[in-house]
Order: sequence, then C-alpha cells, then structure tokens
Amino acid sequence: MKPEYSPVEVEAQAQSYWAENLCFKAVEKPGADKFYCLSMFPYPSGKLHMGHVRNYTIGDVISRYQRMKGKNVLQPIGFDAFGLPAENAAIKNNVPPAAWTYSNIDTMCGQLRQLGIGYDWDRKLATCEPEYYRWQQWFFTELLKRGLIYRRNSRVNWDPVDQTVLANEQVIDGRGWRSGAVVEQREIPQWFLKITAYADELLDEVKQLEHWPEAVRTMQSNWIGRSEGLEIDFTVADRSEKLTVFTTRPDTLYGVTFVSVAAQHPLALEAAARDATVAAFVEEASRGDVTEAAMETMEKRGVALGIDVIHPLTGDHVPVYAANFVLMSYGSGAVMAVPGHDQRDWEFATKYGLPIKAVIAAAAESPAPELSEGAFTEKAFTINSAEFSGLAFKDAFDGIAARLEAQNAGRRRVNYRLRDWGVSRQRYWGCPIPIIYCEDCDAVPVPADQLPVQLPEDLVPDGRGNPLLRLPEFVNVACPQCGKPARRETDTFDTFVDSSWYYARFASAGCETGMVDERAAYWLPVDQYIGGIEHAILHLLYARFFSKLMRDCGLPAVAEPFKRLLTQGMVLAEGYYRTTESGGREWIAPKDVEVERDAKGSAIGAKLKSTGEAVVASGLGTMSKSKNNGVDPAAIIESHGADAVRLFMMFTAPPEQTLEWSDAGIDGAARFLKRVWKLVSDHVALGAVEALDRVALNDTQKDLRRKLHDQLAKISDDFGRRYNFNTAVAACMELVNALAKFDDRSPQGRAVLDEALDALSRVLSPIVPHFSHALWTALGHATPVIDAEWPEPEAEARLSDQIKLVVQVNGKLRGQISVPAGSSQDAIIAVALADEQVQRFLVGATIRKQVVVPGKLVNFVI
Ligand code: OVK
Repeated sequence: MKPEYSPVEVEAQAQSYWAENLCFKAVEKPGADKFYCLSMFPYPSGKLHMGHVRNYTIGDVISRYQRMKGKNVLQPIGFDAFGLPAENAAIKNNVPPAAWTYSNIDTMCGQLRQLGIGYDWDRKLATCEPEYYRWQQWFFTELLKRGLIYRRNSRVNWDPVDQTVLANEQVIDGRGWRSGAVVEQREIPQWFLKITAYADELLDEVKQLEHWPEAVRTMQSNWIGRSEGLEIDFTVADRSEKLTVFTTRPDTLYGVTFVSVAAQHPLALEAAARDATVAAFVEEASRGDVTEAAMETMEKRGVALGIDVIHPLTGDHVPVYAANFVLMSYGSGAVMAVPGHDQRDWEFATKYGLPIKAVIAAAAESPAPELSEGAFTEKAFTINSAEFSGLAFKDAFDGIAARLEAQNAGRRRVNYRLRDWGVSRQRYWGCPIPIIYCEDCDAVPVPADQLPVQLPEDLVPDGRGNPLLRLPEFVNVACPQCGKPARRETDTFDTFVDSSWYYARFASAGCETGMVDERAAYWLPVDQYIGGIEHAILHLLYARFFSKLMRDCGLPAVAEPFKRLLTQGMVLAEGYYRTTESGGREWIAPKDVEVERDAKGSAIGAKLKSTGEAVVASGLGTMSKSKNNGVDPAAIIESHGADAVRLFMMFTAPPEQTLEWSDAGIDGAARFLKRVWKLVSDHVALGAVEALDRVALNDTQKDLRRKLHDQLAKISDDFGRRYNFNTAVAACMELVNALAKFDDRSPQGRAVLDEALDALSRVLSPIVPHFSHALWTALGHATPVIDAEWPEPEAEARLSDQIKLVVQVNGKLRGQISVPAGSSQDAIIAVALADEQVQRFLVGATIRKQVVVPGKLVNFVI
C-alpha cells in the first residue's frame, strides 16, 4: 500500500477490478430478502449536474448498505430519453434528436461509472428504444380495449406563424417562443387516460404510504381533491331547460345573487350569437391562460348574458354571467355565485355592482358579518336562510340537500379536482401513439403483431410543426381492419407516460414476450425510491396509477409501486454578479471569483480572480444556468476524486435537506480520506497482525474497543433506520480521532487497531467505495469489500468493567466516582466516602441517610 493517497490511482484500480470481477448484479438468491432501490432516472440532458450526483449517490449508499446486510439488491439505471429538450437542442444544432440523446446517454453513463455507482448495467434502458416503447404502445391498445382511454377535443396553444402546437413553457407572455406571434387557443382531438376512474383508490391508498414524507402525501391528496357537495338545478327563466351547478357549500344557497358560467358554456355561446359584447368576451377569454394558478390570481372579469335563472328555494330571478375564472372542464362549467361567502365571487360582484348578501355568521346569534372588505368564508352558522337559519354547517348542508332532493332539484355528488390525463403531444421526439385513422373504421389500434410503431430517428425538426406530418412513408398506411388507405397518428405520448412504468420494466429487464414478466412480482414494490420534490405530484401520481392499471390488466404488479420515498433536497451555491453599464446583472462563475470570508465562513467580499475587480455576492440559491453558479461535477471529480465528492454529498447535510456547495467542504472531505489512508498504511507497514484475544486486553485496549462498538451501533442506526449519513460520517470521524491517538503497538494493541480499521473500511464503503476497496485489500482481504458483511456492534465490547456514579450531598453534585461493575451498595458507599472531593463536604457533619441509585448516583443526607 502506497503511503500517499492518490484518488486517481485508487479509483482507476477499483473500477478496473469491478469491471472484471465484481457484478453488482441483481440476483434472486433464495433465503434472502430483496431490496429494490431506485433513484429517479435522468433526462439525458448533456452531462450530470450536482443534483444528479446527489440523487445517485444517496441511492448507491443505501443499495450498498443493504447488500452488505445480506439483501438481494436491485439498483438499476436508465434514461428518460424522449421530450422537448432534445427537440430544442436538435433545432439549435441541426442534428436529429436521437443522435443528441444517444451521445448524451454515453457521456452520462461514463460519468455514473466514474462515480462508482453500483448499477446492474445489464438492465440499462432508454425510453426512446423501440424495445421499451413497444410495450407502452401495446399497453395503450390494451387500455383502449378496456375503455380506459378515449378521444375528445381539447385546447392547445397554436402558433399561427410556425403552424405548430406549443407546450405551455414555449409560450412566453402570450407569444410563441420562436416566432413571437400571438398564441391562439385551438380545439383539437386528443387522447385521454381515465385516471378519474381511479381517483378514489388513488386517494384512499395515500393513507397506506406510511413511509412517504407527509408533505408529499398531502400534495397527492390535494391534487386529487375529493369534495362532497350538491348538484343543484336552476331553471332558466321562461324556459324549461335546467342550468346545473356543483357546490360544496349548499349551506350558502340563500346567498346566491348570480350564477357564473364558463365562456365556452352553451348558454354563453348562445348569448354570443346575438350579442357582440358577449361574443367579444368569449373570444378574448378563449385566448387566456387556463391554469388553476392563473385563475386564482387573474383579474376577475365577465359579462352579463341577459339570461336569468330561477333560484330553486326562493323562486327569485338570478342573472347569469359568463366569467373568465370558471372552467368548462370543471363540473358542468357553471357555479352558483355567493359573493358574501366566496372571495372570487365577492371580487366579481364588487367590480360589477352586484348584490352581496350575508347568509352565514360566526355563531347562531351573531350579527351578520362585515362584508365591505371581503367575503366571510368560514363554515359556521346560517342566517337569513328562511327555515334553515340558525343551523351549523352540517345540519344546513343536510337540510338543504334533503329539501332539494325532495323537490327533484338537487342531488348529492362527490366531485374531484383531478381531471383525466391528456397524453397526446403534437411533437416528433416521443413514443408514437399506436393508432391508425381510417375513414370507414375510425380510430383503429395498431395490432400487437405490428408493434412497435417505430419512430424514424433521422429527422431534424426545424420548429415548424411536427416533421412526422411531412413524412408520407410514416403517415400513409393501410387500415389494419379494412385494408383501405388510412393515416397514421402523428401525435406522440406525454413523456410522463414513459416514466410511469419504467420501474416495473427494470424488474423484468430485456423481457421480449411482454411488458413485464414474473420477475416484476419478485422485485416490486420498489423498497426505496429517491428523487426531487418537483415530482411530488404528477410523476408519482401517474406511476401509482399505472401500477394499478397493470394490476388490473392481469400483469405481475403491485397496487402501490413505491414503499418508501425519500425526497432529496436541492443543491445550493453562492452566486456572484457585477452590474453592467445598462444596469443589468452579469453573473460570474464561482470558479472565477476569489471570496473573502468571515470566521463563520460567510462571504464578506468577492473579487474577480483575473482582474481583482469587486463583484457582488448574491447569497445562496439553487444552482442554475441563469445565475451561472453551477459547479460542474466532472471538474471536481477530476480535482478531488469521485469518493471525495460522494463523501462531501453525504457528510454535509441529511438527504432531505438542502445541500450548500462549498469548496472548503470538498477539501475537508479529501483531507479526511488522506488521514484514514495514513492510519491504514502506517498500520499495514508494520506487518502481520496477531488474532484478537478479548480476555487478554488491558483497560486502554478495552476502551478503544468500547469506542469502536459504540460508534458502530450509532453508525448502523444512522444507515439502516434514520438515513442520517451525515451523522454516521461524523461518528467515523470521531472514531478516527480516537484511533489516531491510540499508539499501542503491542501485538494485542495492533489487533485492536486492526479490528477497528477493518470495521471502518467496511462502514465507509457504501459512501467511498473505491477508497474502501483499496483499504480492504490492503488489510489482507481477497474478496471484494462489497461482499463483506456489515460489521455489527458487539454487545460485550460495549460493556464497561467500571461504572461511573455521581455523588451528591443533600442533593447537590459534589463528586464523581468509578467502581467495578457489580459492586455491592456498601462497597459503593465506601468508595464515595473515601473520595477527597466528597469528604470536603462531609467534614463535621452527621450522615443521617445514604441512598444508592444503582448505575447512577450516591446521595448523603447530612
Ligand atoms: N426524468 C425525470 C427527471 O427529473 C424523473 C422521472 C422519474 C420523471 C434529481 C438540481 C440541479 C442542480 C444544478 C443545476 C440544475 C439542477 C431530480 C430527479 C433526478 C433526475 C435532481 C434534482 N439540484 N437538480 N430527470 N436537482 N437538484 O434528470 O429531482 O431532471 O430525482 O435527479 O433528474 S432529471
């Protein structure tokens, strides 16, 4: 073993050894429990960033630990390879997205290998490979048969200059990102997955996800948004037709002063046909943003339709308005407006001078609430509600519901916020939707024996529409049913479809006969899933949904795919800028800045390394391109080694918390490795070690063993239960301090040190695998450290021969004594009385009572 630690050599050696000898292959060994550990697979966007390094290191540390604990571990990797970034890069660089994607995959795989992540590389997949998406297409046709997919018109952003559909993120301030043209809304037919059919199950089972962060469970529940309410019919005045609304607040029914409908509601369209003002409003509203967040914050606007409806209980005439904050896709596209008790209705009523009525008060006898500043939205007691006045929320709800039901003017309904999932994208770089449109047979699914519908990989998009549309050999096909000329669907799937089942495919890697096989039943669910909080809602919901769909299609699957979820924190870094002549900010890369810090390490000044010019330190923020504060993992791996990066990632913060990048931190990690290396190399330089003889040890040797096994107990708990790898590393550091001070070179002294270094190299190995591999080999082991067992703390070694007790006089601490374990009460009192410190407080006193609390204290009452 070389006396100096060289990360380059150590890592190269370990990697070549692993490549030839060590398979981190997932095996279904009988008699052992399985552990499936998965970090969310990356988009092949170029090269790894620090967020990736953190995600994949956390997964690897957990996997390696579980493997050492004897589990059959599966840790796969793949690439979420379709999507817009590849198309954008293709437009920019004039290359096919396939070439760009495969080249990025190669780069990122090289980096993941360099980091020493122990994947089962045989299971690698990319969602853009026909072997993968073939089964997605097959599953689509299966779901279609089962009525879980349907086609309907839905709105898209249309760029009239580029003649293309734009994703929401391609619309900037209402204009197309390339053309700058004002974006229009168009209705086109699209495919939808009936996720709403699973809303109840998806919601109910959130309760079972006990190893998920509470925040994620709440987000899932809120997104599904189950609400119990009433559907209420208002009759259109002078007509027999009904206008049905849904409300969760029937207790406020007496406060309705108008009804709002969506701009696309049939009543609004009917009014638009005869009234130019309404027509102008409908036209304008159809161009607006339809996201819920936008609805919440946008200025509330509307127009009277000149139509009244009849209140079902009071018989009053109530005007109907078209309003820009009512969505046609929510319920029936109409809501009863109660401006006294709903803030949006209050804003609308205030703007258009509509009446505001108080029908709810804080308590049964309270006066009406003050409504001049805003709505009173609490669920409390009804007032001004005829015979329903003075009731608490539930009684009012039930009473009004019963009355409306009896009148056949209302019924109880459960409503969901969740909408069906539109999966069509008018994009080239995605999985083709396997449908053929025939004039006679309509939409015909591509038969299984004609799958996959292969995506041509050599097209170069130019930003003007989907290039598949311009490829007759792709579009023009024979109808699979009648054989007549037909057109192939050119839309592709939302990439969230690709990532909704990849975890199951990993478990059945390479299966050529189906989407998954019985291996999925063995490996699923994923025991530990790791990823960013940005996927707390959609990805996790869709993956949960797919798992249930697969189960219901009779495939080997589980209801809930992810048993434990760890949401990792973001990687943060300081940003630096200088103000340009035009008053803007020019962001400077951290590597070009020299920073002056105070004693706590906070930046107090910064200047450009090249010129010495002062720049502004803007503080910590997420690493981003726009702030130019990303630290490239490749450069740090080169300068400090992969193990130092891994150690820094695990030591600096617990996985769920944000991690602040710091050059000093990475230097510290490298210094610790050097220190351990020196300990081991000094130790092995002294030659062979005698066997440990537990009964022949002196007190100092026993103390060191106690320290080792105490720390092992802590480290094991940190790894296995708490996932607090930072405190596990801190415990290793404490142990190393003790080992460095231990200078006993006697045969048993060396045996104790050997035991400690042996255990240390094992517990460090999940975090710094190359480094530990080198130590382990130097300590004389022929098998790889990854096949070593996790060192368990030895209970005997943790017991002390001596017990410490405090001594009190009249309850006050006066001394401390040490007695042999198992001493009698008399012997303990004798030692306490003999203690010089204690004696000073007993001079001339009469001891009235002496109390011994075993293992804790002695108290003299004088
Ligand atoms: N392919 C999807 C994805 O998110 C996952 C699918 C399962 C849907 C984590 C940073 C960061 C730091 C510097 C510059 C820029 C960003 C994500 C995912 C995983 C893969 C990184 C989070 N800091 N990024 N693919 N992160 N922290 O490639 O949360 O974007 O769990 O890595 O990320 S991804």
